[in-house]
Amino acid sequence: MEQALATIIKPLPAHLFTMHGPSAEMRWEAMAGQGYHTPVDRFFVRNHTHTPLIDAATWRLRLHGPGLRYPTELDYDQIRAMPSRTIDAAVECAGNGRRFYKTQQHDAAPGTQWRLGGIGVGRWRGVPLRHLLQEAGLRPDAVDLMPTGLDAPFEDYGHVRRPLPVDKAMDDVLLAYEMNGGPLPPDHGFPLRMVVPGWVGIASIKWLGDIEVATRRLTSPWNTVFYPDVTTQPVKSAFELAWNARLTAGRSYVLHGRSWSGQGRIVRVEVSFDGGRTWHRAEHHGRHLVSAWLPWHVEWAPRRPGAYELMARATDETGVTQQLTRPHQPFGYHFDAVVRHPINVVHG
Ligand SMILES: Nc1nc2c(c(=O)[nH]1)N[C@H]1C(S)=C(S)[C@@H](COP(=O)(O)O)O[C@H]1N2
Ligand SMILES: [Mo]
Repeated sequence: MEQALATIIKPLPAHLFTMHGPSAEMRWEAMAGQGYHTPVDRFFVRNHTHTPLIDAATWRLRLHGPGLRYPTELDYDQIRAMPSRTIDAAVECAGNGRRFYKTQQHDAAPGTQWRLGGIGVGRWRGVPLRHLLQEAGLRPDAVDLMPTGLDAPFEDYGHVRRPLPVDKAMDDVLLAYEMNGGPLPPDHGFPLRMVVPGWVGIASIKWLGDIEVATRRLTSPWNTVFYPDVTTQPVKSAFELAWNARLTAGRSYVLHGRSWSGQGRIVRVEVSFDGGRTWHRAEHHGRHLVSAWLPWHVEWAPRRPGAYELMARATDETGVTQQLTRPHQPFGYHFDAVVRHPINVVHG
């Protein structure tokens, strides 16, 4: 049913991606001039092993466990025939921004040294997990689900799987078979993936083959050894600029960026060009979606050549504002402090 290929199947040109071992990070300058969604050709990929090639004709999704009255097996056509929903949601790795623990706080954390490109916003179409669970006779005493991927086992830990509480599963989780209007690409979970809005990327299990529904709390290596105690993603901001981008003194620029939070809408974005001494409100209009991001822009005419650090800080509707530093986190997850983005202003 599945066949091992290269780690990632889609092309990974150097102008769109930075590679970290098997993980492909989006370059933020690749979002410049793009629309709301991250096109598939530049959407980051995080695989524990490699992208499996799954045949939709023989693929099945198994739903089983003591939390269901009617355990069931569904094929691809049956899932596509169910009532569907379309949502715009970010998938973001818990470790996105990990590098800045080291570079900004002298608090290096092991793991993939992402800058801020371990995120993408997709338009996902699929079946609400709530619908499948109701059809399968979800019992009132169900507590946790265990969605499992069909990719190769990771080291000695078995298949990638992570418990998901029933409350979240019944709220806004989607089982997606389309991404940005096309079939889900192999690297992003074909034929079916979970999309768990606002939560760490590991919750959004790709190449879904099996969901167990239990009447007790479940554990797996992916909520104990890796990613313990992380669910909702914090507030972050990024400029759609290359690292060490070059600007010219005396010219006027409109700098674009995006801010996001797993906790709710972004209500304010401010930008500093002088290391945080003064802050300027960024403009934003258009879509303002929970679980995705808010595009913004700000004008700047650098007068003097030299090295600068651009800073952006956002506030979400829960009142949380990005701070200048972030407390230690042993795994390097959830770096939500303001990132200092270096640029060079050259003579005109
Ligand atoms: N089956 C499976 N699901 C998985 C993974 C994986 O390796 N195997 N990686 C997870 C992690 S850590 C992240 S951040 C997201 C990445 O999704 P993407 O590759 O579509 O961007 O998928 C998650 N789902
Ligand atoms: Mo991740």
